Amino acid sequence: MSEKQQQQHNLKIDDSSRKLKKSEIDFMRLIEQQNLQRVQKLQRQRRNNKLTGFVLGGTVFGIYLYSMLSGEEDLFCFILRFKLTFPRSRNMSSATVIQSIAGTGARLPPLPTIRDLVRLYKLRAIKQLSQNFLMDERLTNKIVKAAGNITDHHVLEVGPGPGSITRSIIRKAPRHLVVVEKDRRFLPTLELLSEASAGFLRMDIVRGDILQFQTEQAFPDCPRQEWHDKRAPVHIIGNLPFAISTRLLINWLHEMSTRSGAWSFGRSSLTLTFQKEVAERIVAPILSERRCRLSVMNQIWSRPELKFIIPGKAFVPKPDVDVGVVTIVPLKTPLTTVPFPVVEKVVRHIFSMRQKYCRRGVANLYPPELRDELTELTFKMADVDPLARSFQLSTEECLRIVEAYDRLVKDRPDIEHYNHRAPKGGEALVDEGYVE
Ligand SMILES: *[C@@H]1O[C@H](CO)[C@@H](O)[C@H](O)[C@H]1NC(C)=O
Ligand SMILES: CC(=O)N[C@H]1CO[C@H](CO)[C@@H](O)[C@@H]1O
Repeated sequence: MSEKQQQQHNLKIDDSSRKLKKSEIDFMRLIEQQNLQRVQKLQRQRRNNKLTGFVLGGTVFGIYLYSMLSGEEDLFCFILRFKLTFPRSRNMSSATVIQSIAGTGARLPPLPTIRDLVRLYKLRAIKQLSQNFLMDERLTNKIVKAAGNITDHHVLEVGPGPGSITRSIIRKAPRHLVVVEKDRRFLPTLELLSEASAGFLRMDIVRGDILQFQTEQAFPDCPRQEWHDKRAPVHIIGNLPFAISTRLLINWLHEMSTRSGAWSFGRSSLTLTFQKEVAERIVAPILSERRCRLSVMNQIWSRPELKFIIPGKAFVPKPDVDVGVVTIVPLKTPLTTVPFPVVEKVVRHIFSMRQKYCRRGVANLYPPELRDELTELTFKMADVDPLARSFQLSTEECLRIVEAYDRLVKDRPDIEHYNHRAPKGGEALVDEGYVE
């Protein structure tokens, strides 16, 4: 691919490409070939549209000249009326054009068929591709709708795969869409989408790992907004691979707390898929069976909402579980100003032993020789019942424990850096918080 073409497609490919098997390359060629045919068909259609417009314009002009010269103005008025009621193909706003795309289904290239995908999957063990794709347009539209108004906004899509959610996003005509995809086999299909939507929006395809992606640099034209202002016009949307979804979410919450990354633009929102059980944990209120540290961590900085459940059978390949779609909008006023790593550490300890008094987990924050004394002090300062179980604590109560700890360890780095897991012996933490 020449540099020019690459620029044209806004394609950024890193060089760490692994070696592909011959069968994989053959399959990619096949898909690419099919895609190329689709693009050519699209271009032919566009040329034909232009030609029709040109011929029509010429005819009207000819008749106009004729009517002027011959004085038969009625004829021209008739033609003019006809011309005006004829659907206009130019000078429409991009939103209108996109609507017509949605209406006809003709302008966006079709999704690769499930058969294409199944063949794609057969190339590697299914296990290795931990992602499950959604091929039902009504459901992908529903996910995008859950994100709220994205028209003329900036959208980062994570793990687009063959681009089914991408299509639903494009139809809403965002201003700038960046997709981050790790698997190069999906690039041809995504390029095709970029080509088909080139006239209406900017679409960048980034091949790489979302864990290394710098969202802050993704949208150079996006204005930065005050945190307390209305929601920022920035959205992260993704059908995430289950294996990294919670880790990504925790990373994003961290960025949200420091107002960096996607949150350097203001209060950007997340619309993500999780295994149903994880989705329920994220939104779980106090006393809920699903209440865990993921609930508390989310609810300190954001207002998470479980929008709807998608049955596992709607995905390809079908996962063992159902899937929940969650939206996460940052709070105007987060519930604490204590730094994220401190909050994370204390909340993790509070929830480390679900069936035991929360005092037990908190005690492990302190070295054995100070443990009893400092634990008692912590609960006294926090005004929280040390005999409560973790799921019986409100988010505010958890934060009072965090804040008490934060005050106690100030100027005491020996305690602050204490890690009861590091030294020999000690009680093992049952880490049930973020389990995937
Ligand atoms: C969506 O956001 C855009 C850009 O901020 C705005 O122009 C448009 O009116 C909004 N649409 C709706 C339905 O709110
Ligand atoms: C509605 C609209 O977009 N109208 C535009 C049509 O094109 C002319 C010239 O290109 C513009 O001046 C109009 O604003």
